[in-house]
Amino acid sequence: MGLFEERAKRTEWFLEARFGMFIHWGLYAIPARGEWVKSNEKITAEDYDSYFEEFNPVRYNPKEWAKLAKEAGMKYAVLTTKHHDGFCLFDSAYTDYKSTNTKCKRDLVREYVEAFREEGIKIGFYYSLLDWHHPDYPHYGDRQHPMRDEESFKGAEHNWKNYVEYFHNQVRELLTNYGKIDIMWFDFSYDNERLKGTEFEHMSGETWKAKELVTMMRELQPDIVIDNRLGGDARKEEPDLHAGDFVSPECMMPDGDALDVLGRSIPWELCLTLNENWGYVRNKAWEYKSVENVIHMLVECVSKNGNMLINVGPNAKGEIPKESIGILREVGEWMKGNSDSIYGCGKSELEKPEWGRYTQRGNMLYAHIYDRRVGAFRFPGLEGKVKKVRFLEDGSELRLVRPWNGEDHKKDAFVELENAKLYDERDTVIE
Ligand code: JFZ
Repeated sequence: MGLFEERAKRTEWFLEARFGMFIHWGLYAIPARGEWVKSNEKITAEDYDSYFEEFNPVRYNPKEWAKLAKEAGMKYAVLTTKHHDGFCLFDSAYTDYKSTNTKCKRDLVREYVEAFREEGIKIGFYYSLLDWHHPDYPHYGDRQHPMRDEESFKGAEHNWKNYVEYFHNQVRELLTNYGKIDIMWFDFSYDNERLKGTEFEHMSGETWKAKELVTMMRELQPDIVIDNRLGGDARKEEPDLHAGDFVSPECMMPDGDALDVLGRSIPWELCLTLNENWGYVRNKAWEYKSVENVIHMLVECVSKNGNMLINVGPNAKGEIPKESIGILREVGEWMKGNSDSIYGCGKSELEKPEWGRYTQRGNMLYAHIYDRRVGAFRFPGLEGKVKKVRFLEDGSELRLVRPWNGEDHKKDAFVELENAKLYDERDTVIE
């Protein structure tokens, strides 16, 4: 079996799942100005240490998080086991900079894994390749920002081998000590334009010793699904070993399906925030995305063969913001009736309709209706091709009709869909 086929096999469940929960949590929940706060505000190591001293999430109850994810219809979750600040939410033997050494003394990752597994949700680990805490990671002068102050960096000494060994060891721990892990989400590779000629010019691929790393990971967890941020080319006929199993399209909704050089679909996942922040920020309610917006984006991803990983940023006490809870519960309410149009679905062979979107599974077609119509609803090109039509939500039948003015639309199917009683304001799904 080639790497393309192996990837397809490994990602079967992932493509079926379609919808996941991203969790950005760490010391940065205390300043509550986002997970980049140390770098953005050039906070010194000493000052940032105060958060390590304070950290004590007394209301951390991952069972509640897992229940919320389940309620929202999410099938997998990805937690930041270590973000760029280097703080580990797990009990690593290779550092003291970890949650078990804070006031709470808990292995936060272990509790997360147990709680989510209990709810039948697949387990993902986010792991930052950048590390603003490790002395051998090139932070360039201010010792925080990986892309700043290159001049002052040039004189600094970094035992790169040491860092690579450190993070490989931590990945081994994560994939050894917590049972079956379903996703590994590395973040991220980049080029240092102005560090040409140094070993830090390309923070990507072999700089991470990515092939060796992935080989080890596949030995420990043969079925693990890995993202594409170690570098490597996922679009080749035979994708690179370290190119990962899915692509994450730059936090931006792509125009269409992700395709390889031969035009074959590549698994992809859009990750996005509910409130423009990954780490906890005390946002105003109006800064959050609407429920309708979240549903439409999920449907859009699926209609382009993609997944959606939506983020929550728990606060310093360990709670997911109530605004996020509210949105996800409502999304879950919609999912309850309509998830058949999401799970295991993908792009339709039909063109995007003018009034909304299609998703499809086999020969089952789902029409996601966003716009209203007066009178019968027209489905372009479907005359004679539809056996049955019903609302997905409650299974109630809709009738195919031929309206008096149907003459202009001989190839189209018409469905009787009266205006007032029928529409779901967010997305009415017709099966
Ligand atoms: C990274 C992190 O820096 C950020 O804090 C967050 O964890 C996010 C999910 O991932 O941010 C990125 C990384 C890469 C791109 C965009 C944001 N990208 O490739 O466009």
